[in-house]
Amino acid sequence: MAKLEILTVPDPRLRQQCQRVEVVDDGIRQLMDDMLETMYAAPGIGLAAIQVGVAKQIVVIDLSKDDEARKPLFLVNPEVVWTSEEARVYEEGCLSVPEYYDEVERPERCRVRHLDRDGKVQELEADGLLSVCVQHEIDHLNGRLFIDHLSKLKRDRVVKKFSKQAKFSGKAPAAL
Ligand code: GNR
Ligand code: NI
Repeated sequence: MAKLEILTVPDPRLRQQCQRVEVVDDGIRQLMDDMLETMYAAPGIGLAAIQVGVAKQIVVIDLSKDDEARKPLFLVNPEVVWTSEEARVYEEGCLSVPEYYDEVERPERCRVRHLDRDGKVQELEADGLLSVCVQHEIDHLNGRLFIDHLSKLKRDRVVKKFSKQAKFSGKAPAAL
């Protein structure tokens, strides 16, 4: 396994539409293992492939507590097939928007169809934190970040702060 580098805003790769995975092969499973290692080290509860620079529809999630056995979930080509009418607000964070947290409203429950680690079709019905996390990760696959759910004023403020940081650390592309 290998720990990968996590991209942060305003990296334009985080805005890409990710491609569907045709076949869940050993290469994809290796990537998912590397993503898990990266996520556990961060630490985080979910990670989308684009956060490590791979524009494929792949998500790993693990909501287990530190003192529990690990319970990784592997979602390939996840699609939301149903959401509840009721919404709820949850304070979200993102490894690609470090140390910024804010409240986002999303459907309270959702149902997601996806391929598992063996390429088998599965459906997952989620509520609570899992529902929040799954929706947050599927947003990543469509080039969306949780800050896109905030007011434009708040979003611009956050992006500006990270753009300045990137500029001074020499990480920013010349265009910024
Ligand atoms: O680790 C994470 N925690 C979190 C908390 C509330 C809502 C969503 C998340 S996902 C985040 C990891 C991440 O950035 N995944 O894309
Ligand atoms: Ni995120």
